[in-house]
This record gives sequence, C-alpha cells and structure tokens, in this order.
Amino acid sequence: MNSSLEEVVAQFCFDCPVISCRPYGEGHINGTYLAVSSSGHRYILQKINRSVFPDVAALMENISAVTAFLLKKTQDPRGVLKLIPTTRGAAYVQMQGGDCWRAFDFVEDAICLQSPETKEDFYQSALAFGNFQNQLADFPAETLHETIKNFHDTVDRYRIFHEALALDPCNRSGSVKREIDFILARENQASALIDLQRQGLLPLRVTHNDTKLNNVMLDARTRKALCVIDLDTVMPGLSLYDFGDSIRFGAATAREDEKDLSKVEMSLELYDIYTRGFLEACPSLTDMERRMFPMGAKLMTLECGVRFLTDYLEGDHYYATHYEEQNLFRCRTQLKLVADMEEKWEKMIVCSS
Ligand code: ADP
Ligand code: GN1
Ligand code: MG
Repeated sequence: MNSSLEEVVAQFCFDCPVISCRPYGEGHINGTYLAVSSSGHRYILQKINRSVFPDVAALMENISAVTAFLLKKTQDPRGVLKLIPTTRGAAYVQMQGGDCWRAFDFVEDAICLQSPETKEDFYQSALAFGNFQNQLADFPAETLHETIKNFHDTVDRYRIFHEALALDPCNRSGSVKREIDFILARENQASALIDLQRQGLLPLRVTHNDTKLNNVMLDARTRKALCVIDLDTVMPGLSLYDFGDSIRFGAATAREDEKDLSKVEMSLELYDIYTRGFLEACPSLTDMERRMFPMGAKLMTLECGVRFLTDYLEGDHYYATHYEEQNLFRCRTQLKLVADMEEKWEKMIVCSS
C-alpha cells in the first residue's frame, strides 16, 4: 500500500488497521479498491470521480439518505449497502489536494457478474432492481439532489454529441461516419420518453439510473438477489431508464466492448425473463410504463452508444478505458444492439404486453 492510500484508510472507522488495499472491479467511473483489515474484514474503498460528480457532498447526502431508508425495509444485513463512517463521523473524507473518498462494507459471499451465467441470474437482477424501485416508491423524491444534470435526457445527450462532432478535437469524426449516420438517423426518437413524461403519461419515480448487471450483488451460494450497489446516480427518473439500461447491458449476448459484432445480439429470451422479474418486483408500474418497455430498452441503448461515441470524439475523458478505441468498440456494440432491437421490435412488444 503506498503512503497516500495509507493516509486515506486511516480516515475511516474500520474494525482494525488496514493491511492491504488494491484496485478492484470493473466500474467505468470511480476508483474502486478492496481494503482488507488485519482481522480479515473486507471493505470497498472508493475515490469518487469528481469530474463526473462535482458536488460530492450532495451525492453522499443522497446515498446516506437512500441507504438509511432502505435499511428500515430490509431484514438481511446484506440487503443494503453499508457506508463506513470516517473517524469524524462523516460519510466521506476530502483529502488535501481535493480527492474525495468513501468506504462501504464489502458484501461478502456474493457475486457480481459482467454477464448472466444462467437465465435465473438475470431474473434475480430484475428482482433486485424492481424491488429497489418499489421500496423507494414512498421515498420523498424531491429531497434528492440531481447528481448529474440531465443524466438520461437523451435529447440533451444528442446536443452534447453535436457539440463534440462540430469541434472534433481529436480529428476522429472522419473515421466513424457510419456510426455518426446511424445515430443521426434516429435523433427524432430521442424525446419519445420525455415527451410522455411531460404530457403526464409517465410518472416520475426514484430510480437507480445505472442498472447494469454488475451493479447488483447475488448470493454466491443461492444466487438470489442481495442488493443493488453503485448508488451515485439515484435520482428522480423514469422506470423505463432502469428497465432499459438493464436490458442494454444484461440481455446483450456479448461484452460491452466486443469487437466481433456478429456475436452481439439482444437476447429476446433474456428480455422476456427480465420483464417478468421487473414486473413481479415492482407491481405498481402503470400500463403505459409497461407498454413503453421496448422503447426504454432501445433509447437507453442508443443513448449509451451516443455517449460512448461522444467520449471517443472528445478524446476519452469520461469513461475509464483500458486500450485505444475501447469507447468506439463500446459504441459499436450499442448500435448493433439498437439495430437488433429494431428487427425484434414486434416480438419485444409481445413480451411486454
Ligand atoms: P463504478 O461507479 O465505477 O461502476 P461501483 O460502485 O459499481 O463503481 O463499483 C465497481 C465494482 O466494485 C462493482 O461492479 C463491484 O464488482 C464492486 N463493488 C462495489 N461495491 C461493492 C461492495 N460493497 N461489495 C462488494 N463488491 C463491491
Ligand atoms: C457507467 O459506473 P458504471 O460503470 O456502473 C455510467 C453509465 C453507463 C455505463 C456504461 C455515472 O456506469 O451511465 O451506462 O458506464 N455511469 C455514469 O457501461 O456515467
Ligand atoms: Mg458500477
């Protein structure tokens, strides 16, 4: 452990001194570490990405409030993320230089998947996210801070994409004409969900907004859903954002940055399974929400493709990348998924009705 990490771990109320701390997981946003204390107790330590989340105090207020609320509704100690306070009793610490850190109890005897190994795994993730939304139905949404403005405003994501395209700071737009054309050809659909919300036809709820399969923990033995993690983007939103983002990531037949696009499809079977689980765990969804499931899946996938391409055009500042062009490969899988959903549209409607 280097000396600056040692200084960080000394700020938290861990059960015993931390003896090791190493990078952990496959998140794209925060700096995540696994910290182990001399008793063997494990913790997750995270450096919060401040360029993505400039108002850390507001972000941590959200997480403290939501986890405290969920704790009252669950019996299982692994049923909700547990924040470890700092030695000063705060939810996070700001180090000299400005970096902000927080810590959680490690969810033990649990697994976190990049793709479902069985259909039941995906069904369990649907229960986890559906249940999360259901449990927060009576949370006072107006008290939550908007941690990222216009996070799932697809129209605004297009606006930012156009800006990146016009500036083209890395001279990359010439080599991605096909992807640009695909995205522009669908711009007129970007407001489909927001329009319905504005007309009062879709309700605003407390949503997670980042419902990737790797933001759910399953029990390692029973493989039943335990809890939802990565609560940075919990905000008022549409249920379709949560539904759609889960399909985008978990119903895909290949990894998010798969280079061989012939392997990338949206599995209709997994779509169907997720739909059943989500509805079962969140029975209060309206007919309109249910009817818009296919559009939620498509728009969240398209939006993600737009975001990956924007980041590629801007020089890969937002998402963590591990090799050149990773954002471009990520974008291509998303666009392939959108095309596949368009082909399977009628069947998706049948699954959702
Ligand atoms: P990011 O915002 O960068 O995606 P996450 O909060 O999702 O960060 O954490 C990244 C990964 O770390 C998760 O996908 C999961 O594998 C692991 N992780 C995060 N929190 C916990 C926890 N409390 N217990 C066990 N694993 C965790
Ligand atoms: C990011 O934090 P992580 O890796 O769970 C991103 C999501 C994207 C996703 C694409 C705060 O999720 O919005 O859909 O990458 N999170 C943020 O994999 O931007
Ligand atoms: Mg995550």
